Amino acid sequence: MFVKSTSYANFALVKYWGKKDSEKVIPFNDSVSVTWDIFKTHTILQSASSFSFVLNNNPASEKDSERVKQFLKHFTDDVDTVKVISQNTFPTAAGLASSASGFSALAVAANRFFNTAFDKEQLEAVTRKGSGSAVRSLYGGVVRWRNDGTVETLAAPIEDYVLVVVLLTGDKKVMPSREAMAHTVTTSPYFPAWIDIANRDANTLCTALMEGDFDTVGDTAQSNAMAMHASMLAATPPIVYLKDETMEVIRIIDGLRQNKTECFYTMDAGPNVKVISRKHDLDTVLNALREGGFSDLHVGRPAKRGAFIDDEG
Ligand code: 2P0
Repeated sequence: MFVKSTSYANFALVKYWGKKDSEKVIPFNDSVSVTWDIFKTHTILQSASSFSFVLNNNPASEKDSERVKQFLKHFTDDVDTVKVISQNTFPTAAGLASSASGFSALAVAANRFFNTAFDKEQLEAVTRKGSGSAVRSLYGGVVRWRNDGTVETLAAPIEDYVLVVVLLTGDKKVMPSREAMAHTVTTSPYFPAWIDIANRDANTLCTALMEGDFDTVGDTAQSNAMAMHASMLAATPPIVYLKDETMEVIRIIDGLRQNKTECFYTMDAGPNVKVISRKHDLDTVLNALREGGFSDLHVGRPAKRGAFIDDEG
């Protein structure tokens, strides 16, 4: 027996950073993301004589295998007869949301494979235990994950939005997000301010998205990303994900905005930059990035759906 699923990465415009309940994975602040049609995870669950986890064609590390095994225990008492095969179409653990696409793909596959038939709320509650941001990849388009744990999709007019991921490095991140978040919560004096900023930004951003106010979407997303990084920079010791090249890309985008090209940047738990603009400005953005010496560019569009079952038998 097997089940195949696919899911996509989502990138937040208002970030999730910090858990008020680590066991249930309830965030301190609302986050708002867009699920994009690039950077996918394909997952297969199949019957086997013992548990194994194959990640990107290689046996996964003991730590990753244990994390997946513990996750599957939310679906079944018998995790010892399943093989998990997971393939990312992008660098794993480089701040490109591989845990979001990975755990959402695994959650929908496991729900079918083990016949748990969890409803929306149950599946969300389990998925976020795998990875908080994965709950947003259960859905396409704009998704808001609230600080009470609930999730909603927004029918915002983003059909002409385009994403350019400026890949600076596919290296593993300096510190896993889960650890970095906890470290920020406990040691950063800016963390209380972050919670207020992010909850406010989520309201501003959702209104701007719904009204098609691209300028406010950009302003809010940029300051929110910077506020998250500021909270980490003030931790002891500081967490520094951004690199010199990150700042170079930011300068290019700032230059474009000053010249009336509508685009904005955001960064997650890594140095890579995600630039968002709209179809009519895409070539201008790509050309400026290439002229600035950045050639590893990946273009995506909003995904119409989130995690789904591909095939089973
Ligand atoms: C986000 N990130 O909103 C933020 C921005 C990274 C920076 O959610 O501990 O892997 O598994 O719940 O979901 C990455 O954190 O953390 C993340 P856990 P997760 O996309």
